[in-house]
Amino acid sequence: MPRKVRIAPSILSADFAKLGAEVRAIDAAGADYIHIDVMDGHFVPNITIGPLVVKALRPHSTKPFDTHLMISPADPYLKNFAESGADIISIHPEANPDLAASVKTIKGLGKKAGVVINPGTDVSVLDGLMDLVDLVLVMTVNPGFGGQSFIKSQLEKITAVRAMINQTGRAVDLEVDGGITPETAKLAIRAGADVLVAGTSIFAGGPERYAENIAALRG
Ligand code: S6P
Ligand code: MG
Repeated sequence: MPRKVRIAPSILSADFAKLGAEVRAIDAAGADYIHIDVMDGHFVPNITIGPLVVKALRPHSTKPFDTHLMISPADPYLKNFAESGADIISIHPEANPDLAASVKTIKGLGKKAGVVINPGTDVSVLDGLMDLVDLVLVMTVNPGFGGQSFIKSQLEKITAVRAMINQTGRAVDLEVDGGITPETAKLAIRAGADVLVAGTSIFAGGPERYAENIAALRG
Protein backbone atom coordinates (compact mmCIF):
# COMPACT_ATOMS: atom_id res chain seq x y z
CA MET A 1 0.00 0.00 0.00
CA PRO A 2 1.21 3.57 -0.67
CA ARG A 3 2.47 5.31 2.46
CA LYS A 4 1.74 8.86 3.64
CA VAL A 5 2.37 11.33 0.82
CA ARG A 6 5.72 13.08 1.15
CA ILE A 7 6.74 16.26 -0.67
CA ALA A 8 10.18 16.83 -2.16
CA PRO A 9 10.64 20.43 -3.36
CA SER A 10 13.10 20.63 -6.26
CA ILE A 11 15.56 23.42 -5.58
CA LEU A 12 16.03 23.77 -9.35
CA SER A 13 13.26 26.39 -9.09
CA ALA A 14 14.81 28.15 -6.06
CA ASP A 15 16.70 31.44 -6.15
CA PHE A 16 20.26 30.22 -6.81
CA ALA A 17 21.68 33.48 -5.43
CA LYS A 18 20.49 32.46 -1.94
CA LEU A 19 20.24 28.68 -2.00
CA GLY A 20 20.99 28.15 1.71
CA ALA A 21 18.13 30.44 2.74
CA GLU A 22 15.84 28.76 0.21
CA VAL A 23 16.61 25.31 1.63
CA ARG A 24 15.93 26.57 5.17
CA ALA A 25 12.65 28.09 3.98
CA ILE A 26 11.31 24.93 2.32
CA ASP A 27 12.44 22.86 5.31
CA ALA A 28 10.49 25.17 7.66
CA ALA A 29 7.51 25.13 5.25
CA GLY A 30 7.11 21.35 5.66
CA ALA A 31 9.27 19.71 2.97
CA ASP A 32 9.85 16.02 3.68
CA TYR A 33 12.83 15.65 1.35
CA ILE A 34 15.04 18.24 -0.36
CA HIS A 35 15.21 17.25 -4.06
CA ILE A 36 18.47 18.19 -5.76
CA ASP A 37 18.66 17.97 -9.55
CA VAL A 38 22.18 17.28 -10.76
CA MET A 39 22.64 17.84 -14.52
CA ASP A 40 25.82 17.58 -16.55
CA GLY A 41 25.08 19.18 -19.94
CA HIS A 42 25.75 15.78 -21.53
CA PHE A 43 23.14 13.28 -20.30
CA VAL A 44 20.65 16.19 -20.32
CA PRO A 45 21.03 19.54 -22.11
CA ASN A 46 21.43 21.63 -18.95
CA ILE A 47 24.07 22.11 -16.24
CA THR A 48 23.09 22.64 -12.61
CA ILE A 49 24.51 21.50 -9.29
CA GLY A 50 27.58 19.48 -8.27
CA PRO A 51 28.76 17.82 -5.05
CA LEU A 52 30.39 21.04 -3.76
CA VAL A 53 27.00 22.73 -3.69
CA VAL A 54 25.40 19.70 -2.01
CA LYS A 55 28.10 19.90 0.66
CA ALA A 56 27.56 23.64 1.12
CA LEU A 57 23.81 23.11 1.55
CA ARG A 58 24.11 20.21 4.00
CA PRO A 59 24.24 22.37 7.18
CA HIS A 60 21.03 24.15 6.15
CA SER A 61 18.64 21.21 6.67
CA THR A 62 18.43 17.89 8.46
CA LYS A 63 15.81 16.60 5.98
CA PRO A 64 16.93 13.83 3.61
CA PHE A 65 18.80 15.14 0.55
CA ASP A 66 17.18 13.38 -2.40
CA THR A 67 19.76 13.67 -5.18
CA HIS A 68 18.63 12.99 -8.72
CA LEU A 69 21.72 12.37 -10.84
CA MET A 70 21.11 13.22 -14.50
CA ILE A 71 24.75 12.59 -15.35
CA SER A 72 26.62 10.11 -17.50
CA PRO A 73 28.63 8.33 -16.30
CA ALA A 74 27.40 8.47 -12.70
CA ASP A 75 29.65 5.77 -11.20
CA PRO A 76 32.78 7.96 -10.77
CA TYR A 77 30.77 10.51 -8.75
CA LEU A 78 28.69 8.31 -6.42
CA LYS A 79 31.22 8.39 -3.56
CA ASN A 80 31.64 12.14 -3.93
CA PHE A 81 27.88 12.78 -3.65
CA ALA A 82 27.61 10.36 -0.71
CA GLU A 83 30.43 12.15 1.12
CA SER A 84 28.92 15.55 0.32
CA GLY A 85 25.74 14.70 2.22
CA ALA A 86 23.33 13.01 -0.18
CA ASP A 87 20.96 10.59 1.61
CA ILE A 88 19.16 9.17 -1.42
CA ILE A 89 21.07 8.83 -4.69
CA SER A 90 18.97 8.14 -7.79
CA ILE A 91 20.45 7.15 -11.11
CA HIS A 92 19.23 6.62 -14.67
CA PRO A 93 19.56 3.20 -16.37
CA GLU A 94 20.44 4.90 -19.68
CA ALA A 95 23.54 6.40 -18.01
CA ASN A 96 24.57 3.30 -16.06
CA PRO A 97 24.94 0.17 -18.18
CA ASP A 98 25.49 -2.08 -15.13
CA LEU A 99 22.58 -0.73 -13.15
CA ALA A 100 22.66 -3.46 -10.49
CA ALA A 101 26.35 -2.79 -9.82
CA SER A 102 25.75 0.96 -9.50
CA VAL A 103 22.82 0.39 -7.14
CA LYS A 104 25.01 -1.91 -5.03
CA THR A 105 27.74 0.75 -4.96
CA ILE A 106 25.26 3.30 -3.59
CA LYS A 107 24.05 0.82 -0.95
CA GLY A 108 27.66 0.02 -0.09
CA LEU A 109 28.22 3.72 0.59
CA GLY A 110 25.47 3.49 3.22
CA LYS A 111 22.97 5.51 1.17
CA LYS A 112 19.48 4.82 -0.17
CA ALA A 113 19.45 3.92 -3.85
CA GLY A 114 16.92 5.06 -6.42
CA VAL A 115 16.33 4.14 -10.06
CA VAL A 116 14.75 6.67 -12.42
CA ILE A 117 12.36 5.70 -15.23
CA ASN A 118 12.21 8.20 -18.09
CA PRO A 119 9.06 8.57 -20.21
CA GLY A 120 10.72 6.53 -22.96
CA THR A 121 12.07 3.82 -20.65
CA ASP A 122 10.29 0.58 -19.83
CA VAL A 123 9.71 -0.56 -16.25
CA SER A 124 11.41 -3.85 -17.14
CA VAL A 125 14.74 -2.11 -16.32
CA LEU A 126 13.71 -2.74 -12.69
CA ASP A 127 13.65 -6.52 -13.15
CA GLY A 128 15.96 -8.15 -10.64
CA LEU A 129 16.41 -4.89 -8.71
CA MET A 130 13.21 -4.65 -6.69
CA ASP A 131 14.75 -6.32 -3.63
CA LEU A 132 17.64 -3.84 -3.68
CA VAL A 133 16.22 -0.38 -4.45
CA ASP A 134 14.85 2.03 -1.85
CA LEU A 135 13.14 4.35 -4.32
CA VAL A 136 11.77 4.27 -7.86
CA LEU A 137 11.38 7.66 -9.53
CA VAL A 138 8.94 7.83 -12.44
CA MET A 139 9.65 10.91 -14.57
CA THR A 140 6.50 12.66 -15.76
CA VAL A 141 8.51 14.95 -18.05
CA ASN A 142 11.66 14.35 -20.09
CA PRO A 143 14.45 15.45 -17.76
CA GLY A 144 16.43 18.60 -18.38
CA PHE A 145 14.36 21.60 -17.41
CA GLY A 146 11.84 22.66 -14.81
CA GLY A 147 8.47 24.10 -15.77
CA GLN A 148 7.38 21.41 -18.27
CA SER A 149 3.91 19.85 -18.54
CA PHE A 150 3.01 16.56 -16.86
CA ILE A 151 2.95 13.62 -19.32
CA LYS A 152 -0.28 11.82 -18.47
CA SER A 153 0.64 8.57 -20.20
CA GLN A 154 3.16 8.01 -17.37
CA LEU A 155 0.27 7.31 -14.97
CA GLU A 156 0.08 3.73 -16.26
CA LYS A 157 3.77 3.32 -15.47
CA ILE A 158 3.21 4.60 -11.92
CA THR A 159 0.48 1.98 -11.49
CA ALA A 160 2.76 -0.75 -12.85
CA VAL A 161 5.61 0.24 -10.52
CA ARG A 162 3.19 0.37 -7.56
CA ALA A 163 2.26 -3.27 -8.27
CA MET A 164 5.96 -4.23 -8.45
CA ILE A 165 6.67 -2.48 -5.13
CA ASN A 166 3.66 -4.05 -3.39
CA GLN A 167 4.82 -7.46 -4.53
CA THR A 168 8.13 -7.00 -2.68
CA GLY A 169 6.42 -6.15 0.63
CA ARG A 170 9.29 -3.68 1.16
CA ALA A 171 9.03 0.04 2.00
CA VAL A 172 10.16 1.38 -1.38
CA ASP A 173 9.33 5.02 -2.18
CA LEU A 174 7.43 5.62 -5.43
CA GLU A 175 8.39 9.13 -6.42
CA VAL A 176 7.15 11.20 -9.37
CA ASP A 177 8.93 14.20 -10.85
CA GLY A 178 7.89 16.77 -13.44
CA GLY A 179 4.89 19.04 -13.92
CA ILE A 180 3.44 18.34 -10.46
CA THR A 181 0.66 20.77 -9.53
CA PRO A 182 -2.24 20.27 -7.09
CA GLU A 183 -4.22 18.78 -10.02
CA THR A 184 -1.58 16.39 -11.37
CA ALA A 185 -0.55 15.48 -7.80
CA LYS A 186 -4.02 13.95 -7.30
CA LEU A 187 -3.62 11.84 -10.45
CA ALA A 188 -0.16 10.65 -9.43
CA ILE A 189 -1.27 9.78 -5.89
CA ARG A 190 -4.31 7.91 -7.22
CA ALA A 191 -2.00 5.91 -9.51
CA GLY A 192 0.13 4.90 -6.51
CA ALA A 193 2.82 7.55 -6.02
CA ASP A 194 3.78 8.46 -2.45
CA VAL A 195 6.59 11.01 -2.93
CA LEU A 196 5.97 14.07 -5.12
CA VAL A 197 8.78 16.23 -6.50
CA ALA A 198 7.78 19.75 -7.46
CA GLY A 199 9.77 22.84 -8.35
CA THR A 200 7.67 25.40 -10.19
CA SER A 201 4.47 24.92 -8.16
CA ILE A 202 6.24 25.09 -4.78
CA PHE A 203 8.56 28.04 -5.38
CA ALA A 204 5.85 30.18 -7.04
CA GLY A 205 5.11 33.34 -5.10
CA GLY A 206 8.22 33.34 -2.88
CA PRO A 207 8.95 32.09 0.64
CA GLU A 208 5.73 33.29 2.25
CA ARG A 209 3.82 30.93 -0.07
CA TYR A 210 5.97 27.79 0.37
CA ALA A 211 3.96 26.22 3.24
CA GLU A 212 0.67 26.76 1.44
CA ASN A 213 2.09 25.48 -1.87
CA ILE A 214 3.47 22.34 -0.21
CA ALA A 215 0.22 21.67 1.65
CA ALA A 216 -1.76 22.01 -1.60
CA LEU A 217 0.10 19.03 -3.08
CA ARG A 218 -0.65 16.59 -0.28
CA GLY A 219 -4.12 15.79 -1.68
C1 S6P B 1 12.88 18.15 -15.07
C2 S6P B 1 13.89 18.02 -14.00
C3 S6P B 1 13.30 17.36 -12.82
C4 S6P B 1 13.13 18.34 -11.71
C5 S6P B 1 12.28 19.49 -11.97
C6 S6P B 1 10.82 19.46 -11.65
O1 S6P B 1 13.56 18.30 -16.25
O2 S6P B 1 14.87 17.29 -14.53
O3 S6P B 1 14.08 16.30 -12.41
O4 S6P B 1 13.01 17.73 -10.47
O5 S6P B 1 12.84 20.62 -11.40
O6 S6P B 1 10.35 20.74 -11.89
P1 S6P B 1 8.86 21.16 -12.17
O7 S6P B 1 9.01 22.59 -12.50
O8 S6P B 1 8.36 20.33 -13.30
O9 S6P B 1 8.12 20.94 -10.91
MG1 MG C 1 14.45 15.74 -10.43
